[in-house]
Amino acid sequence: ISLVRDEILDTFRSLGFEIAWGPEVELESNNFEKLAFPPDHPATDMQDTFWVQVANAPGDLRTLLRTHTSSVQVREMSTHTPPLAIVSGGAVYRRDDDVTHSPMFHQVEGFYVARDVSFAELKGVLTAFVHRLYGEGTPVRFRPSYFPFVEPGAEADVGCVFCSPDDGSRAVCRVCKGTGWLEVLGCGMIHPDVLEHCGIDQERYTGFAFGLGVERVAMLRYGIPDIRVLYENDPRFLAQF
Ligand code: 2NL
Repeated sequence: ISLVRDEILDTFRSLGFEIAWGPEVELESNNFEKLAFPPDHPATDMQDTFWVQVANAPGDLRTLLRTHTSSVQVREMSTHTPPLAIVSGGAVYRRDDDVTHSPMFHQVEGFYVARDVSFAELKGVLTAFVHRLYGEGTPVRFRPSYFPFVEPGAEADVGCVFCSPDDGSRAVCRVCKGTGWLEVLGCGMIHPDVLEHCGIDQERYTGFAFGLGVERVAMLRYGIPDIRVLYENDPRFLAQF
């Protein structure tokens, strides 16, 4: 997980992004409110979020285990003036635990805010990132999708690296389920309300943001079929790296 996290962060550094870090125990405002989640959004529910009590914290400041690394972008936007190109990565926590979900997993997220940043730049930068990470010839496509803190939002897919349309392997491919495409990241133009909540003038600046799951990249990169082996620390697994 650390190897793949650093490889993703280094790839963004090679594209001009700076790396930032933030705390895993976070304020509710940095995790939800400034990102324009309504107070009653299902993600804020006891079922989805680990709320934590911090000793001697003021009673009106609620704290939680961050549910995404977007809270780091919120901190950076709230304390710096654009132009900003920042990426961050680390552990995030959700109350989810079954065969495909772990209560702790890892994300890398980043953003670029400046004058006149357009969706064309989002596509250009993220296509360059995918090509550096998965190989220059990898097909990439963007599909419309919904995330509460961006408008418009999209998901990027890469051509399936496990099968081919030529030899019959595509029809039976379990990884892409026969579609020929693998979802690799979420992205979009940062909602103007989010910029305002972080003290950035939405009339002057625009920007894009993106996020991806580190476990998913590791599983695709090393052909790991089960997410749980990443956390078990079995020496027979670790010795392969
Ligand atoms: C996903 C989707 C995404 C973002 C993350 C973001 C952060 C700020 C403002 C706006 Cl501060 N957006 N992050 C935007 C779109 C998608 O990630 O699937 N992540 C694993």
